[in-house]
Amino acid sequence: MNAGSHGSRIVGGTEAVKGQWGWQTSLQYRGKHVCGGAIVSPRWVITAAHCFIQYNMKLESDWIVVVDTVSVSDLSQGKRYQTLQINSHPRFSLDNNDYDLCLLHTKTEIEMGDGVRPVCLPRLRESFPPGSSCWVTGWGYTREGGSVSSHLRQASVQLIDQAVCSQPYVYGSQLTPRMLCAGVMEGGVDSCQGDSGGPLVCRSEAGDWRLAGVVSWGEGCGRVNKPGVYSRITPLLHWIHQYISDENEESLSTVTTQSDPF
Ligand code: 4AZ
Repeated sequence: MNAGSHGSRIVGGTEAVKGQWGWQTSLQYRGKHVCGGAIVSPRWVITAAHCFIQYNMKLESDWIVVVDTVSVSDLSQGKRYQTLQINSHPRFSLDNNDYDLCLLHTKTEIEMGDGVRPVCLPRLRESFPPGSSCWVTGWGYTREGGSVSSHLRQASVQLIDQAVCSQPYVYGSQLTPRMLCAGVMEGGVDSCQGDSGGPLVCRSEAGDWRLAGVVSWGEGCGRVNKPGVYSRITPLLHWIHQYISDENEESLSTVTTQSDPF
């Protein structure tokens, strides 16, 4: 499919099967899908800070987390959880979307099961090599200026080298070390509005899906030389682990004593 045709979705993707991306959540503000998110533990969902800060939608009681569904229009589907706390990264900047990450704490535990499971966080030194094929999922616009999709969609995107994405004809100095570009330089396959906060996952050598990024921004959707920009997870793992502990805690604390490059 080329960049000019709009027959397919997320932008240039396909419909996802229920349970395939078990960590995918729909974050709904006053009952309406606004952003995506990913379950990282029974009480934590990772998403983008701009979802809450951009339009000043910071009141916890206005937000619910919907899991276990591919449909955001069929209210009989999925399970809903109330939000206890919205923790946006303290260094998030509305000016350039740097540190566009948020951890949402649910009031009760998200019940794990068949189609509902957390995504793995990467290791501190995990590298996501340019050229890797990864997947982005969401209910966002199926084309620039379009409308949200009622069915969850998926697209395979390639990780783009930081140096390439920092070229003046791509994003130049707008790109920070907390950002990761993924898509296709030829255009046509991308995330879009409404996918924000949702997961970009890559399959590890061990075979599990690791969260490489969170949908953050981009110039339009599916444009040539304007790939999607994602919040990078690895530079922000220390911040994430302040809230979520895991089995890697020991190895993490040995690294915490070293200087933090960010
Ligand atoms: C947005 O407005 C948005 N093409 C999300 C992703 C992309 C562009 C815009 C990436 O939320």
